[in-house]
Amino acid sequence: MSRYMVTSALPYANGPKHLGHLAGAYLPADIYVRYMRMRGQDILFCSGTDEHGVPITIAAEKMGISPLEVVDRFHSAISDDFKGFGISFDNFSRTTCPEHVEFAQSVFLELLEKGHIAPRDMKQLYCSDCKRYLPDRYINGTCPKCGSEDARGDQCENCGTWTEPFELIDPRCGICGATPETRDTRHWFLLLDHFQEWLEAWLEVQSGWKTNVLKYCRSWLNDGLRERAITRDLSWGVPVPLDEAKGKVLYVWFEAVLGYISSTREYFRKTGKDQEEWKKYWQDPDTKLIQFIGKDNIVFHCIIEPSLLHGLEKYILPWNVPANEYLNISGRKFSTSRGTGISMGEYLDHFDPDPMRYALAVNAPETRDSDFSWLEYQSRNNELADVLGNFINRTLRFTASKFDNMIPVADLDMTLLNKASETAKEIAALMESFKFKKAIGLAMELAREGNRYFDTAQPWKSLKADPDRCAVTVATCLNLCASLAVIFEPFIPFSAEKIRRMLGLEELKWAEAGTVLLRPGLNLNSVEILFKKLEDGFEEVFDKPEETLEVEQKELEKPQVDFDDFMKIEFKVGRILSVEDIKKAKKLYRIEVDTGDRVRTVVAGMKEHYTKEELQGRLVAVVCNLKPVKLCGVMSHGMLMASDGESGVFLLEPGADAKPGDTIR
Ligand code: B3M
Ligand code: ZN
Repeated sequence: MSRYMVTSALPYANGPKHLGHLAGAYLPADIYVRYMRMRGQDILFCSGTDEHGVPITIAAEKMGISPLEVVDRFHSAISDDFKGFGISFDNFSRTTCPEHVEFAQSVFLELLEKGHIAPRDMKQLYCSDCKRYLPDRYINGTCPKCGSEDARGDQCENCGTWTEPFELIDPRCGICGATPETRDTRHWFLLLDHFQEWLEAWLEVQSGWKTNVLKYCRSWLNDGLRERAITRDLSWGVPVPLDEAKGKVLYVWFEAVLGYISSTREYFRKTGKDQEEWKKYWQDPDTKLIQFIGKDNIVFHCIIEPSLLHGLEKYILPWNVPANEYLNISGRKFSTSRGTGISMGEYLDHFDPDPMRYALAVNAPETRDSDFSWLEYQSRNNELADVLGNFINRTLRFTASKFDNMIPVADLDMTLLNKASETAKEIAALMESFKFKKAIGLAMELAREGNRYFDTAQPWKSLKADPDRCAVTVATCLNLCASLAVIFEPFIPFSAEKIRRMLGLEELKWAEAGTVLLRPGLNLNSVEILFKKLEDGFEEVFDKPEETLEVEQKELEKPQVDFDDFMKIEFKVGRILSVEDIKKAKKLYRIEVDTGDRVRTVVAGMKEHYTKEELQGRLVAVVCNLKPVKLCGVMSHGMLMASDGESGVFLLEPGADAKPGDTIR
């Protein structure tokens, strides 16, 4: 028996997490951990929310609340979502907890003492109006190369030059526009170059790692590791534990990767176990450390974190970092802020966790980006119902109606059960090399095999003609149901539990797949429905018109358009005939507009700006040839033009004598 320490990337507590996150670093880790627990391995699964850094302060500014309120709110929302999906962490901590702050500070001091961290004096621009040091991209000025006045401290977008903040002519604060002053400041740097040779040698021997992960690391090493600042002039974060560093905090990535260890320490404190036992999981060379992440986190887990751990001398290093690629939704990047993709919470408001766990495992972005769509989800959900659900259901119903819901006393057909134990072995090998996608395919194949067996044996016929034969079929199928409960457990734990409940079984071990698990003569429990089939259009419950509108407006502003393209747009004068509310939509009205040629239905986000009476009868400017879209269940055939700014939202108004149908140019 080995010991395992498993971690999933600490999600930023800056907003709800979406299905792309789930597929990347949490679901695969959970599948692995559940499987290992069933193997009886000593395994600990820890994570928590990442509660520092710019992502948190940006969210706080946007929401108009303090960073602490942001992280409190989203820590609990994110933990609830993970619970809802059955992600079975042993501990889910937070990086604002005192235990972590203290630990991160002690690591900083230890590395400083060991000479891997050193202070560097530098110049930085400071805005005395905003009372803050300005990060490079918060500085505007004139590009020294092309003269563009919109260059930033990191880059000039006009000519593409990489700029340095001090090269900009006439620099300005990107927040308030004031002229910043140059101040001497001091920051602490992690001397990553100390670890270059050692890292090269260490990575060289990691044969079981994914090629994409290794490739990525090598390209970093080929560029040569340089020292990196690990302190920042910010007020939100873990304070640098030095008197001379007042007002400075540790760079979020430096401390976040230590959060895994803090979470493990917290686990042992909270559960009242031996307070030193966390060391077994982080310092004993017999422990295998496995870190599940998304590909954008590779450098931090394969270069920075190993350097820190190696620098501290007594820690183990990652045994594997099975980084996933991205899950896209209908060809676009998952992003809740841009209105593409569904958050975990929104999904759980409407559907059960298991069909999504199944769909995401089948489409896991293990070696390349993968695409998710509702159509795909629907077909995976229905596959669960038609194959696994159907086999369990028909077996149990038949037992209930023909055998008094009792497990028949009969010999078993061992070929089928042997097939189950073989499948379990194959799946085990795949699980241990992080190939969950293939593994779940084999599991479903076994359920298909069950259906074929049932179809071929035709127990509904043998019941009369050969009752003994019929009993063999049923007893064999029931035992296969039990094996399927074992094999599917890591992937769809809620349904596996239901199957066990129906069969009257307690928790099972992996090795029990393919064995005789049911005692003849025992009664079964009543049959429960496992999966519901989904009809077309089921995804309409996720219509998110408000965000969609926002996205469209923002995207319209940007690129230049040819005159010809502009002329393709059909603008017309219209008159509003009627205004109605739309069920469940907070911001939208359903508006009927007469545009001369026809009366069209337009869904418009005007509810917060105009009453129905104010709109009734009004002349408006309408974009008529926008592609129709469905918003909150209503098809919209156009858009009302309005100004939108700090002063509010105002509909554009054609002159009083204009008529519906007049062209606007
Ligand atoms: N919070 C970034 C992310 O969510 C980050 C991971 C930290 S892992 C130590 O991608
Ligand atoms: Zn300023």
